[in-house]
Amino acid sequence: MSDLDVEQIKLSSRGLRGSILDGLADPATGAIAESDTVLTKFHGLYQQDDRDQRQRRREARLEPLYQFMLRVRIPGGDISPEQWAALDRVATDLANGTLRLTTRQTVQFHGLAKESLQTLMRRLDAVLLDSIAACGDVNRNVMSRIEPNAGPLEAELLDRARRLSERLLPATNAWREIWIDGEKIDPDQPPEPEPLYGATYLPRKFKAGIALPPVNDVDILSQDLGFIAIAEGERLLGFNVTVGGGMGCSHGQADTFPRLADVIGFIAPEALLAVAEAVLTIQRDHGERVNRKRARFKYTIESHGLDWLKAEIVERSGVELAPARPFQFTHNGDSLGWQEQPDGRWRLGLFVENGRLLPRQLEALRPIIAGRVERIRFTPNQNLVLGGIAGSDRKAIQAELATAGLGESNTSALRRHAMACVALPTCGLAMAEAERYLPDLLTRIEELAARHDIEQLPITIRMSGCPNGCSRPYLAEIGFVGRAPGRYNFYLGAAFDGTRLNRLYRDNADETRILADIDELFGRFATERRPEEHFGDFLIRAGIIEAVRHGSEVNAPIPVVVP
Ligand code: SRM
Ligand code: SF4
Repeated sequence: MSDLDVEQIKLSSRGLRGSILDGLADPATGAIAESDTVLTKFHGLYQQDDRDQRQRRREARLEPLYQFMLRVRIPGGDISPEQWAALDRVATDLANGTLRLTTRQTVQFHGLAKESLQTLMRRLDAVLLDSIAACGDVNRNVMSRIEPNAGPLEAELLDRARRLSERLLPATNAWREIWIDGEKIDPDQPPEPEPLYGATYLPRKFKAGIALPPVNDVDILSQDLGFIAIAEGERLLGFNVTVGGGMGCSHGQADTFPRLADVIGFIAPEALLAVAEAVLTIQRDHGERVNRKRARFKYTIESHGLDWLKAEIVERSGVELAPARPFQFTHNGDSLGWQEQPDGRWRLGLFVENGRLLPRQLEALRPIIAGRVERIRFTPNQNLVLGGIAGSDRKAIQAELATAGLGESNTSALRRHAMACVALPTCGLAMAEAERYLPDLLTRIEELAARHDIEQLPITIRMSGCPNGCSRPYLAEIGFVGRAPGRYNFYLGAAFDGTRLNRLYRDNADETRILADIDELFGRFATERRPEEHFGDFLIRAGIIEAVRHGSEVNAPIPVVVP
């Protein structure tokens, strides 16, 4: 399917309806029409097939084992115990038994059959959840900082994230019609207007988030549009606006690259929605529509320049951009473990390896969340926060979780700061393993860290199965990006706080090569590091890798390493 076909499918979809309902009713195949697979993304739904089964099915002359992945829309990753119970039931009854926490504070279900999709959506709807715009060429799930000692400011930011998500939703009622009511609208009637998006929606996906320094858990500089909250105590003064972040690129295509967002100015709190609408419509009107590989907002900025963009924002929103206010980040990971809340109750930041909650872990969480937890938050690093826990419940909860292998008591600092994307067997774009492989590779890296006596030093390690960068690997101090089975591009030198991209250090490396390099680098880090110095900063100071000034340098030919 060409990139222009995608534009045509959106245009003629009658508000993202296409022939999805007909495809759901067709018992002859587990799939839906190819053109509808473009549209279902806007409903949070991906058609996939089990890649582990491909060869066997081909030999047996069967169609691929089609199945679906559904991503829920959960702004700021905040849900109630009742909503958790509904997600748990869907994972257990309709999906493959697991719940997959994502890098954008929401969850995915894998292994869904076509026949179960309407039931699933109705269960979401019954607890006031939906999957509208969780994928597709629209604004995706809006991220918002998880604050361990949550107070009114954090609640205000969460509320703003929710309002931003609502404001940037498409206007079409297609999701409700197809999945909840199962009703066909008259094909001769024109679809409802889309005042914000227009008939072809955005040229490409669009992502937004809100950060609250000093924590950069949302990796704000990776978002197309970001708002860095500037506060005095619990009082919100406004936001620094960031534009043009993004991770995706393609191997061997130098005109595609990860990009760090630019900070373009400061706005008052009440200007957030107007600025967001302005930015979104600028991308709608000026984004690339012929080549989807160059269609993200970051390339619109590269083509037109920041001065042009700022002038457009001011003109469309009527909001003046004041000079950006100073801010500082300390880290882009999550705060795990027990934290006391301002109200005297407790919250637990729970490490979930690569975000995958297994059946026995869901089972262990069930009685805890049903009776002893007030709110649940999904974090930007695929972890879980359980909030509003009475102090008297802490000990029992800890023990119950430990029996299901949940909790970070035996987990190294390296592992707690690591994440991998889904990759095989469900992701159709994966070139190498990620989620299924990183835990083993980490065991070997932990051994090396122990040998050099640095195992309790936090170092961010992220792996993606392809250069799309779903685990934000170009913002990790150590990044791995799949090239082919067992082979990875190996990146080094990002900042621990998510404010500097890393750079390609070793091309197409296998495990032996990677471990030999890490052994040597850990050895030098252990002996030469300055107090409090992070690994990425050390590599740059020691001249092992050159700091990246612009995203186009991330994949530049590897410079000669100065000893
Ligand atoms: Fe992603 C495509 C999984 C966060 C960049 N991503 C995909 C698909 C849907 C594959 C596909 O198109 O067929 C993957 C589904 C795998 C599966 O089987 O579940 C997929 N992306 C994920 C998740 C689940 C990874 C995870 O392990 O958590 C994350 C879901 C986030 C969410 O809840 O909304 C996820 N993806 C990201 C991020 C990180 C972020 O947004 O903070 C990025 C990099 C940031 C960015 O967008 O630049 C990311 N995903 C991509 C891209 C590259 C986009 C580009 O600019 O080129 C693709 C491919 C595409 O869009 O064509 C992609
Ligand atoms: Fe799939 Fe690539 Fe994203 Fe990993 S980074 S989930 S392999 S698209």
